[in-house]
Amino acid sequence: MAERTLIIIKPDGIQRQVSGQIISRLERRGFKLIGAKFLHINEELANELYSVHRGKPFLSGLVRFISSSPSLVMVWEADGIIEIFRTMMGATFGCNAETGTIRGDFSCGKRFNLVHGSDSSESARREIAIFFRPNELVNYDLSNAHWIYGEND
Ligand code: IDP
Ligand code: MG
Repeated sequence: MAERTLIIIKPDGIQRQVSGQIISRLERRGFKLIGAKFLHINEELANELYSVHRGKPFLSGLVRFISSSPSLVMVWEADGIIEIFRTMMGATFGCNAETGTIRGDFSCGKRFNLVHGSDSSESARREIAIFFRPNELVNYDLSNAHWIYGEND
C-alpha cells in the first residue's frame, strides 16, 4: 500500500478561502484523496493532535488557533507522500518558508501557516487514527495512476 499522511487545512486556510488552491496542488502532484472531514476541531482533539508538543510554550496558543474555527482534515496517499508533502508545505513559519511552497506562497507570519502534514509514518498512523475510523478511509483505484508513476524498469 502506498504511504498515507494526514493533511489539515487549518482555520486560516478555510477563513481565507484558499482550500481549493491548496487541494489543487495535491491533485496536480498526483496524490490520491482517501478520506476527508470538515469539522471544528475542539480543544480536546487539538491537544491530542499536538500531544508531541506538550510542555512547549507555544502549545496553548496553537490549540487556541486550531480550535478557533473549522478545519478540513484529510488523508492523502502516494508513494513517499510524507516527505514530499513536508517539502511542499515549506518551513513551519511562513516568514521563513521558501516561495513556491504552500506556506511560502500563502503566508508570511508564524503560527498561522495554513497546513498541517504528518512528519513521519509513525506520526501519520497516530494522527490519522485521531480523526478517522479505518472504514472511513476509502479504497479505490485512481484511474491515471499508471500515468503518474510510469514504468521504472
Ligand atoms: P510543523 O507544522 O511545521 O510540523 P511543528 O513544530 O509541529 O511544525 O508545530 C506545530 C504548529 O505549531 C506549527 O505548524 C505552527 O502552527 C505552530 N508553531 C510551532 N512553533 C511555534 C512557535 O514558536 N510559535 C507559535 N506557533 C508555533
Ligand atoms: Mg509538526
